[in-house]
Amino acid sequence: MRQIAAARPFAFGFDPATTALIVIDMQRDFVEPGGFGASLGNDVTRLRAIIPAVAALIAGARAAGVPVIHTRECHRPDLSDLPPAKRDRGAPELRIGDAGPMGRILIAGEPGADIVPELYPVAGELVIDKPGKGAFYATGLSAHLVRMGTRSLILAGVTTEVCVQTTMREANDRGFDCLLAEDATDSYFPAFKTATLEMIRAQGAIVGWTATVAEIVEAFHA
Ligand code: C5J
Repeated sequence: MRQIAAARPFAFGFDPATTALIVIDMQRDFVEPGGFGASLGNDVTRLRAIIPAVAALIAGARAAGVPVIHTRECHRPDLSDLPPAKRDRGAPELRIGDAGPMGRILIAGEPGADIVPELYPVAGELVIDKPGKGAFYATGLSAHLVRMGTRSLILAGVTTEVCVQTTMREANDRGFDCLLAEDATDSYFPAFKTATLEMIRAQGAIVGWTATVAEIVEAFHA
């Protein structure tokens, strides 16, 4: 067992043998200019800035033998997994499926939907393509985690209050102990990130714990 004594709201215990790191949606469409996030009027600078921290967390997990799972929010080219309720709420001039500067927005196989080169999965790492905000909805993630014997999850990625928080809540309801890496996640809206971290760990870790990348990596090496 390892402990992150300084985790918030209290110490987080985990066994690296039954822990996985899930890196949510570090895709070009969210963190680079010209993608889906930018099409919604967002400044992507804050999201790009966490890439080194996410890279350090991934490197720490790989060194400790903790499996790294990557997710991508994306849809089939025929849009058969994209409900009109989701497509219609995008920016009218550049909606999911439309042609953008990095290919069709959030479509599997397009350059924009892929993971940024700095954080690219290595051979053998699981990549989950998900049509929803949560990584458990309409994917094989749950079955993979059960097969791997996973009990604890460390989460990172973007955006804190949308896909990361949704996934963390889905995982918490499925019985996983979840810890969010505070400086390896971000939002286009700083206040939303702050609120998400607070609501996750409120009421005795009602959704889970938070800790910094340095604290997590130190525990990996302990
Ligand atoms: C959003 C995500 N924000 N990955 N997706 O639409 O958080």
